[in-house]
Amino acid sequence: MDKINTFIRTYIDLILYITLMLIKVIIYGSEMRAEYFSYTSLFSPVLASLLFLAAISVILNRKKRIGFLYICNLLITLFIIGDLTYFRYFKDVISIPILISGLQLGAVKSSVASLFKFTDLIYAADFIFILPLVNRYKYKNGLDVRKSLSFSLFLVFFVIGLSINVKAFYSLSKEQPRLLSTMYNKVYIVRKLGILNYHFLDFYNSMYSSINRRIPVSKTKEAEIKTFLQNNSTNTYNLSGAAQGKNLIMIQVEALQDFTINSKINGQEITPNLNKWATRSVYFNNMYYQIAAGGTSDAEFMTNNSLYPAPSGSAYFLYSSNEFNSMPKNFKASGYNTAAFHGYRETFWNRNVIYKQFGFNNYYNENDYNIDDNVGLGLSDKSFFNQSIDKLKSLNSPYYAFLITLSSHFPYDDPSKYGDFNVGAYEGSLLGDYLKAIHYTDVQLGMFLDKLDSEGILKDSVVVLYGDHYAITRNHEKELSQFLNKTSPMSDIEWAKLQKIPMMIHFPDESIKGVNSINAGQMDIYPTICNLFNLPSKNLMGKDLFNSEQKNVVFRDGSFTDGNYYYLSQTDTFYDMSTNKKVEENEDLKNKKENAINQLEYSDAILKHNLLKKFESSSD
Ligand code: GP9
Ligand code: MN
Repeated sequence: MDKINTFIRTYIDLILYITLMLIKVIIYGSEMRAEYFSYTSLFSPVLASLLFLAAISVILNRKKRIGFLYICNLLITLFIIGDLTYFRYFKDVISIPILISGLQLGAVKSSVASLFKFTDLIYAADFIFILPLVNRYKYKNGLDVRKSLSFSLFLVFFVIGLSINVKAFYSLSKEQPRLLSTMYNKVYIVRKLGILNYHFLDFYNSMYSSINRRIPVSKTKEAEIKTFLQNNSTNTYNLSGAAQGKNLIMIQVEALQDFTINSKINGQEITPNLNKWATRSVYFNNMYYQIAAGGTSDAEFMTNNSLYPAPSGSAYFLYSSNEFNSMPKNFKASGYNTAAFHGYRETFWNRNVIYKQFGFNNYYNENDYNIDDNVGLGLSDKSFFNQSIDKLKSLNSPYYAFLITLSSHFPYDDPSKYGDFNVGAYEGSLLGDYLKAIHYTDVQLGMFLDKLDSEGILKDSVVVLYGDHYAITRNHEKELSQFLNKTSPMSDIEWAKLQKIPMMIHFPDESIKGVNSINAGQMDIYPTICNLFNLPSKNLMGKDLFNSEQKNVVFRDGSFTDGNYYYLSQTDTFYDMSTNKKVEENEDLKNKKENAINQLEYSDAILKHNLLKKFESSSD
């Protein structure tokens, strides 16, 4: 009994560390919300990862060991709170590339602040009693340990930790091939291996990828990518050149989610102007957003390059020195003037750097606008559009003008500025604030489109308008279910089918219009524009929506839909979209899943190894 007593007093810090960390990490795992979450399956990999750190600690002397374990506890707690906050908005977990983007981004404070929950501080509650308790023994004599005992403890912890983890990593790599190397679905890794193993893996992959970027991609892989890109360009018949020589005005609308179009609340239309505009345009009512951690910048990146977002972080930061085959560059080569318009900080999302790589001649940012009216994050859409008209008129035709709105930005916390719009029972809720915000932006869009007409710009221009990404995060799913008269909580497949944005293409004479329900994504906008304007459409990964036969939409986390089936990589589950029922994977679905991962890998290789520069120079 005495021996046990001495052991406990000697290793009280270690015992506390393992017990408390296990509790924290397992509870955190359960907050990551998964149908298949199980404490038991997560217990062993979490314990294994904690034992690795414990093994390092026991080879230190007691004082250093106590300090080391205290710092481990602090770091793990910070990661848990940070990951939870990040997960609430992005449905993803933090990674090193995201931290790099976040540091450069100076994170959008209002968004992050509104996601933080004080209840998360419960994860740090143990710091209140740990120090006094451990300090009681820290300076006690006679508790030092024989070297032989420390070494045997090190061996026991290391061997147990290693064997459990090798088994856990191996079984995940068999269950989800390439997931550990590409990390295309980080949340799945956390749910299966725990947060610590995930961050160990993220650190390893980030180090490996910065080395790997220097190792040229294999000739066979390069040839495979080239063949895919060549086969991917569709023969175009429908509407080929229908917009040749016209201006292109493309408007990316902040957080415009498709459920608002033709919807009402208390008998009022939420977006009356867009509803009217949709009847005068080709309205794609089945377009998914495909953004990942790069948010708005991912939407811009896909629309202007038809390449997938970076697997982690934002391509706008990670690949800003790459050579691109971007839409502005393509238009410029056809004699167009090109300009980007966004009334916000010039350097936000690294736009000032990457827009040059894209080939924008002009980039009008907040320094070029009179900040005379603020709504939400910055310059109001009203003032932004009013001032942008004069800038448009100063451009030599033909031009490609890319405008990005701002006022309807999460968490829509400027309701007094959005004007009167009665949201009834949703007053004061996130959904209610969002409906007010998007209604405000709709009013400004209506005025802007009318001005384009009255100023004689509309008759010489094609206007493309689309949303950049979701507006309502899943932790507010209850409000949205109620609004849409769906049962709450919505199933994963119902929620996935809601993650759509409207896309409208307006032709000057309105001879081409109507609803098009093709299965589409933001990756398809650039190839579709190329066909309309007779631009070369080389090295694009998306499809031309007016001519393509294939229906696949692939998402950054490995999920995809072909219009009939939906594969949700978060839970490794296939659904029949007509019944929302789960279906077993068959050979055809397995091939489509493989194809989706291949596409993501090709796009990642193009970015990581700057392959477009090589492809462009070899084709010259
Ligand atoms: C600011 C705005 C923010 O430039 O684009 O974008 P988001 O936070 O939605 O990525
Ligand atoms: Mn956005």
